[in-house]
Amino acid sequence: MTITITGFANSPDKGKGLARDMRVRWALEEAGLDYQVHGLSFAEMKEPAHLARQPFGQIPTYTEGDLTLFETGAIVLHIAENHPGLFPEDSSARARAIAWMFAAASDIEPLITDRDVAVFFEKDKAWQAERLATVYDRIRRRLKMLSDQLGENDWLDGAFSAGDLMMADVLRRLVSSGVIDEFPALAAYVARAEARPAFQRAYAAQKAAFEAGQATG
Ligand code: GTB
Repeated sequence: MTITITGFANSPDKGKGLARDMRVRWALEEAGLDYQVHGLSFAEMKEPAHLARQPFGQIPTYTEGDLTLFETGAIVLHIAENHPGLFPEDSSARARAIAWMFAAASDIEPLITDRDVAVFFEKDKAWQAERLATVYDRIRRRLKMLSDQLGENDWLDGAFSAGDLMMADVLRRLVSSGVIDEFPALAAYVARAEARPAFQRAYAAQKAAFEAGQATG
C-alpha cells in the first residue's frame, strides 16, 4: 500500500532537515519502506483538506490506505510497531524504547521549542534576554541528566531504536545553538545518529525536494 506523508512545499529551514517530517522520513528509511511526499504551502496547511488530516493544520501527516495519522510520535510508533528495524524483539525493551520516544516528545522537545520561540518570535521583547537565560538554564539541566543517562553508551537502551530516532531528531534542533557541544556525549550521539545510512537517505531526499521546489519557483 502506498505511504504518503505531508511536508513543507518550501521548508523555511532551506533543506536542513529541521522540520518534523524529517523524523518520519528517517523512520520510513530505517524500516526500508517506500513513500511519497506531498508538499504543502502554509496556506494549504490551513485548508479543510489538510485540517481533515491534521487538526492543527501542521505537517507532517502519514497516510496509508484508509489510515491517516498526525503527531510524529504516533507516526513513528506506528511504523516501528508494524515493520522490523526500529523496535527490539523483547517486550520489556520495546516498552522502554516507547518510554524514550515519549521522553523525547514531552521532556526534551518542549524546552527546545521554548528556545525557538524566544529566539525567533520574541526578538523585539525587552525581556527576551532574561527569558532566554531561563530557557537555556532549563535546557542545560535537562541535557546534563540525559547525558548522564546515556553515559558512554552508543544508544539510550541497548540497540538503536525508535526512542533514539525521536531523541536524536529532537536534539538536532539545538545543534546550531552550540549548546549541545557543552555535552560531548550528546553531540557524539547526534553525530552517530546522523551517520546512519537511513538518516542520510532521508536527509538527501528532503534536501533534493527543497532544491527542486526552488528550481521550479
Ligand atoms: N506535535 C506535532 C508533531 O510532532 O507532529 C508538531 C508538528 C509541528 O510543529 N509542525 C510544524 C508546523 O506544521 C512543522 S515542524 N508548523 C506550522 C504551523 O504550526 O502552522 C516545526 C519546524 C518548522 C520549521 C523549522 N525550521 O524552519 O527550521 C523547524 C521546525
